Amino acid sequence: MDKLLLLGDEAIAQSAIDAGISGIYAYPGTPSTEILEFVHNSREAKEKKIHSTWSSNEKTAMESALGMSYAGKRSMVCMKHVGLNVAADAFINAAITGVNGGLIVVAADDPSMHSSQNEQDSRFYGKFAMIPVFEPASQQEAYDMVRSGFELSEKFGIPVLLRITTRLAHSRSGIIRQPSLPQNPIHLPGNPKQFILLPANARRQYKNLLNNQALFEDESERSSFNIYQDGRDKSLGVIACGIAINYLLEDYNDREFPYPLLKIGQYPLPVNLIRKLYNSCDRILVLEEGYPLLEELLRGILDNGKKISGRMDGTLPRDGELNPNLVARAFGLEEKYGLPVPPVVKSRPPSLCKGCPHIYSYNALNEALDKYTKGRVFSDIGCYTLGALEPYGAINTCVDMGASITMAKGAADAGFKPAVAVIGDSTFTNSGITGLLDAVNDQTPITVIILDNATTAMTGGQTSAASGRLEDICMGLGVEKEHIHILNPSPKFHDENMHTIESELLYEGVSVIIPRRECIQTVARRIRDEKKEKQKEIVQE
Ligand SMILES: Cc1ncc(C[n+]2csc(CCOP(=O)(O)OP(=O)(O)O)c2C)c(N)n1
Ligand code: SF4
Repeated sequence: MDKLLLLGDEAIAQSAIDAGISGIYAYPGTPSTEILEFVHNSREAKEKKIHSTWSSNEKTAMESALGMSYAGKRSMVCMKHVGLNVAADAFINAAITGVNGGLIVVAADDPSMHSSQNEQDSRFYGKFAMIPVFEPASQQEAYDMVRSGFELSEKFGIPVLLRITTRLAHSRSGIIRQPSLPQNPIHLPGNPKQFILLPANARRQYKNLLNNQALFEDESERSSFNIYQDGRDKSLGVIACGIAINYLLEDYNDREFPYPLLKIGQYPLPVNLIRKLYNSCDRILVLEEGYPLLEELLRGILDNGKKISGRMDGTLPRDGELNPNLVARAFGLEEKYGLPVPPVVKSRPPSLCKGCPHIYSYNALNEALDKYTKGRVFSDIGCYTLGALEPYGAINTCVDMGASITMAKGAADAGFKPAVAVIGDSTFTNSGITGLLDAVNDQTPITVIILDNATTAMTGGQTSAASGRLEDICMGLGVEKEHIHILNPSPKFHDENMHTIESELLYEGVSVIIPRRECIQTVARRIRDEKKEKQKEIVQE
């Protein structure tokens, strides 16, 4: 059997290729980005003609994957946890339509917020949509769960959610591959009304989903990813969800684990296995990465049963990732992992790269706003969010993708003038376009600065859906041509740029300013790649 050393993200991608997907859709976001990138760069995927492109946002990605499934093919859609908020409408309704070809939705959660605005737990979305959820404990399980996920998806005609977290996505381990499956042929859904969610059809589909709940639970009870292991000491029973079991195994790698243990990797929760553990032990400890989903359910509102410990009673911290030391503390064991950080090591906060075009956009904006009171710049999510830090102190908000334009609009509607929105080119296509249309429709006096660095820089330089043609899109939305300006964000154009912004701040309608210069990191990468190509050609000659 073929063995590979892969990141968790790569294991998911390889498994999807091996399981016979025909397409993968995604919008980049840490820690999920490497899944589509792996498929995109895979020779095997190219030979199999597997479709892999970045979508404009997570909702368009989800819908494209659903469309491919409608056509009978297997598809996958990947996003970071907050991306599932963007895709939520399509995601929840896909549980009602069901699927034709197998469909897996991968949501990569980021507990501890290494690279995110929050640490929401996507398992709640799975429960909300009432679909099966897989949560791997290892890279091998991630690989195997994709195969099982497609089987389950096609058996019940239901989308399946695969929830991973940062450590699993970004750590590497050996994977044993399974034999490759062929792709599905194109075939239409057996029920022609399945995807038409008119109320009469939707009610029927929803009843199907409800009727399937017991079957999904039955699958979980019998799943090889949910394992009950007995123990001699019944004073405590332990439930470990997903990756959390690894911390436990590390803490007990030199001794026997004495307590009954239930490892959970497939949801809906295996109620009978949980009841068995609860009935055999004096108290229960729940280890789960993310929110206390299971712990809260076990306690119930009245919390008058056996003692349940975990994140809610302070045995483990309420927020952030788990680790072997936190878990050791929960068992009263010595904390022995990690070394003290020597004083010579200083923490280095992130900052804009030297020469980054965003720096010169902010220098011009700051000067243009100098004569006004502070707090006028509504920003968004990307490298440019680092403009919040000193020495720039250039922005005042960062909430969710697209919120710059709409929050500036709301503030301007309240009479706050001038109000400025700062948004990156990729964020603009993700969720900024509709907000700009609202502003145009209301002739709201806002100045929108779309920072076009020709890439999605913060997540590693993926293509950006509308880079280089933003002015056409803005004109198409109704922004007046004379209030759209392209700037060169470089020191030698500082005065010119500052005056353009200054005069548009006074305009009583929507203006759009597009500072356009490529991210210096992608420029450097391109030059490196071109050099390598040239060297290759010389060697071949
Ligand atoms: C809903 C959502 N999807 C994805 C992300 C991940 N993400 C953060 S910044 C970013 C890229 C922004 O690119 P762009 O707007 O072009 O700005 P740049 O980083 O290039 O300056 C992405 C995809 C996110 N935070 N939220
Ligand atoms: S990666 Fe590019 S956009 Fe991001 S800070 Fe560096 S130069 Fe600027």
